[in-house]
Amino acid sequence: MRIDIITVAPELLESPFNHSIIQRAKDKGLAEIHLHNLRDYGLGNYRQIDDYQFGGGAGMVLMIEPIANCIEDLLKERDYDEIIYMTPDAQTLNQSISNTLSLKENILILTGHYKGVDQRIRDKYVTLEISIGDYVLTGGELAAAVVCDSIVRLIPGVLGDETSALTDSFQDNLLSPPVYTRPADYKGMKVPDVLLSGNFPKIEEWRSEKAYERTQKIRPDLLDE
Ligand code: 6GU
Repeated sequence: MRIDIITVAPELLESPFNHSIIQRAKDKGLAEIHLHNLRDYGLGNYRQIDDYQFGGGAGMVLMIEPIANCIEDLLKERDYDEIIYMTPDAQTLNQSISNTLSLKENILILTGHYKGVDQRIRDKYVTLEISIGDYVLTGGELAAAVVCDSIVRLIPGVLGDETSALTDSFQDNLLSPPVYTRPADYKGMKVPDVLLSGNFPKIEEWRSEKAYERTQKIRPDLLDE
């Protein structure tokens, strides 16, 4: 998979992508991530990328020309399966979206800043708009890092333990059950006996039960879906 990201703050994305799961995917040749600085497409001597909004109001809007020129340059090199715009006024990311995106070959992500981008960019180029939750971030960069992490880890071969991505919370609309490791007794706090029993059908049953209980308590909305 190849992911191109257009951003006004590439330095915000360098560090997350040079660590963790994404670095592993890059090392294994399973994912490539390329950052493109929108400022390189800025207009005039000052490399202007934003301007006041028509109709008045606080906050700057990213201009159409720098973004369109950048996207057109990228489109000369390849087609994209999806052109994603990161914005709080969009549908919220969920596991199902990540699963679908993890199967794509080429993804372009545009991250907004300030008041967002000129609507005409969204109308002409964007095929998918994603928010990562009901709160406002300064820019879409951290949100883009979240999207990339959630999809790259699903690419076969990226995770060491092939089964672990499939048993995640949300993969089956349930939260994960509690987990424990050594010691079995920490100052009187004991690990549930069933996990030490070696009875694997029984352990699976216990885990399902706990997953259901936890979901019921913390995220009952998931059970309605
Ligand atoms: Cl994608 N961008 C910004 N700026 N804020 C957000 C977001 C995105 N998702 C949630 N909050």
